[in-house]
Amino acid sequence: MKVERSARVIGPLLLALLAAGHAHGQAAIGLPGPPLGTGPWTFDTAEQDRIRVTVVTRGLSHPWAIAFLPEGGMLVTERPGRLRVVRDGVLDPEPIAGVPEVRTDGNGGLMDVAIHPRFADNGLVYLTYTKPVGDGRGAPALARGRLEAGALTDLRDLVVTDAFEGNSGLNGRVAFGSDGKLYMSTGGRVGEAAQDPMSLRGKVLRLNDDGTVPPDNPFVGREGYRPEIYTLGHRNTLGLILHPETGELWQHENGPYGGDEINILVPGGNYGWPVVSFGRDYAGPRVSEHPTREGMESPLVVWLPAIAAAGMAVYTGDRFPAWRGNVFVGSLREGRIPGTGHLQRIVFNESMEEVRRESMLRELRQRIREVRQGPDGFLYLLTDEDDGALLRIEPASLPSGDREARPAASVDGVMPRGPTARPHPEGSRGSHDTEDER
Ligand SMILES: [Ca+2]
Repeated sequence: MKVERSARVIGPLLLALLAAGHAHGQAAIGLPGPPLGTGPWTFDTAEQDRIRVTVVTRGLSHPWAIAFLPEGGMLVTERPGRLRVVRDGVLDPEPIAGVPEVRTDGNGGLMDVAIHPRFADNGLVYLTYTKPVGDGRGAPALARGRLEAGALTDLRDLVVTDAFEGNSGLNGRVAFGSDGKLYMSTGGRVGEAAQDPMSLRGKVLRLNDDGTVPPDNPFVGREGYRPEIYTLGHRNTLGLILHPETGELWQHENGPYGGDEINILVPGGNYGWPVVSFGRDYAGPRVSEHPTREGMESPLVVWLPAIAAAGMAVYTGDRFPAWRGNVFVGSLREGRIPGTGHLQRIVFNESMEEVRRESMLRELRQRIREVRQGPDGFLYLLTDEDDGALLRIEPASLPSGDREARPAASVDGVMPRGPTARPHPEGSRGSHDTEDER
């Protein structure tokens, strides 16, 4: 009776609320997203002197990922299915030929790019993408080709995962570990697939560089498990990197409304989705009563609300001494509000416990899809927009004549920099050595 009565009261209330929502419309949600100006922009930051953000190049359609080339320049993927080259700050108008055909519905398309550790010798390039597999469905896949004279040759699929109806969880990242193995993430926002040991979805896979399964994978020989699986229980992984200082694999994944998380991957680890999460479902209820569970790995970092984390880098360069060891994560939007994308900087102590977070570049209102440290020690970002841009973060004190992409040596020749060459005003706080003093 009681239930019936509340249903009678709540029902009309819910309808009224829904009607109000419709009356205002989805357009009322979000900040106006002005197009990115020409820049450059300078910003104050909490621990590093003023920084300057410059547009390196633009006219990229929903760029997704960056891979720096040993001979200079970089590869940039565009989600609609193009692989581009940027050299000396100039976008080659001709895309690289020979990329796989992609399915672009939802968030699918061409996604990550990684080069082989011995790329200079073998020219091998790895791409994650959404493969059209018939019946209108798409499957996260990994392909490998050889980059020769502006084209990919010998292209073949190393992994094609399971396809589901709809557009959920089509993402995939790819990275090489310190063991020389290939790690590929697969979107897991598809029912219970992330916990299904016979499904390749919602996993991080560990492979040899030719796509075969290493015999020392954690589930090799175990009945009912796919031998490619390295870790399981992942929702949508949009960040997967080799931590340059610890040699660990760091991963981040998007929760629903809240519950984005950074994880350090251990072989055979179960990271919980969809059994446990700190987040809430889009409609409001918690995903799980308890956010952790015995036998499942707990995240290192959690976001509530979600920031739609995308891209990740650990800063190790000389350009921003106060940022060494900090982790940078892009945000597509925060709290499900469009126009709130930005960049986050996370500081850890020696025990790899989080101690500070700063959000940056909010003023630009761009969806930040990718963040990487360049060989020149600057940070490079991609904005996930129709007219997407490649941005570079550099110290604002960099002489203006040296703002264009140049070998680091020539910049250093003009103005010596680094922790010893350049005094840091206002109490030089920052990296791990001085945190205890604060
Ligand atoms: Ca988790």
